Amino acid sequence: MNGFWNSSEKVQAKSNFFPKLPQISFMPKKIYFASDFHLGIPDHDSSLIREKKLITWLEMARLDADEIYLMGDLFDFWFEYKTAIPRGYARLLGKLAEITDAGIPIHLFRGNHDMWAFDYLTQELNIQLHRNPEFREFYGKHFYLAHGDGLGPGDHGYKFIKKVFASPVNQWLFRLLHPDLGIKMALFWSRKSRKVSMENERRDEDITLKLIQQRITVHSHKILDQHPEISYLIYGHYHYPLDTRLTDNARQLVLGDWITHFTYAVFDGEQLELKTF
Ligand SMILES: [Mn+2]
Repeated sequence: MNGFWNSSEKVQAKSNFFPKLPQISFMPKKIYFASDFHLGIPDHDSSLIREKKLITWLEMARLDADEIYLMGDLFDFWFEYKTAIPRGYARLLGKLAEITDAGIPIHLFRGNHDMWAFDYLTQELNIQLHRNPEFREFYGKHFYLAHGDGLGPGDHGYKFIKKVFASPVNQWLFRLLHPDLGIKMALFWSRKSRKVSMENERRDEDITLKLIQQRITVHSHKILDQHPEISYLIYGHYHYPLDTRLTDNARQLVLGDWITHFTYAVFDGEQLELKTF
């Protein structure tokens, strides 16, 4: 009897021990983050090159991804009419659908350029769409995720414009325009604002760093005051990859973009790394 119990205990101990090994070494266990692809600019052909590069990255990420987070401004301009969407991006849309069909969740934060994503991407591609910053927990670590536009102090002009664009009445009015006209106007506007900010970047990298510090870092500290459990705060929007330690426990990552930097972040449960693709 004694012998029986002893051997059973051994088996028990073994079966508790062994299943953990394959989970650590073979199970997909990574969360991927990337932002600001601005597909559509500067023209169809150069955008297509970036779109294909993004697809190659998605194919790599899906091999060991638990979830993929696209942190905003996937498209330089996106608007959903009741019965139509902007033309283009066929390869990307297909790839996103293929990955979510395979059971890997894809999240998209609405950026300032694709704030008019409504239910098409959710319905057709099963993408999880986020309008607001999100608090998440991955493998026991706490994250704060946001596109980053309109966060932090100042920037009142933009915050006002965002309200105008977010108004259902204005969206309804815009929807009344013929898409050929509406999208043409929107692209003109978006290219103009992009050109201005690209010129700013070229003129002085310090301006971007200063803006991140004045807006995003201030915002992050405010979030950390209320949520000291957070270890990582991840943003897009500024098109400048930047990894900053804010406190003993917390790091802030600005993801960069897929126009000039081709950067992304990956979290494997232990390390959060900012990488270049
Ligand atoms: Mn943005």
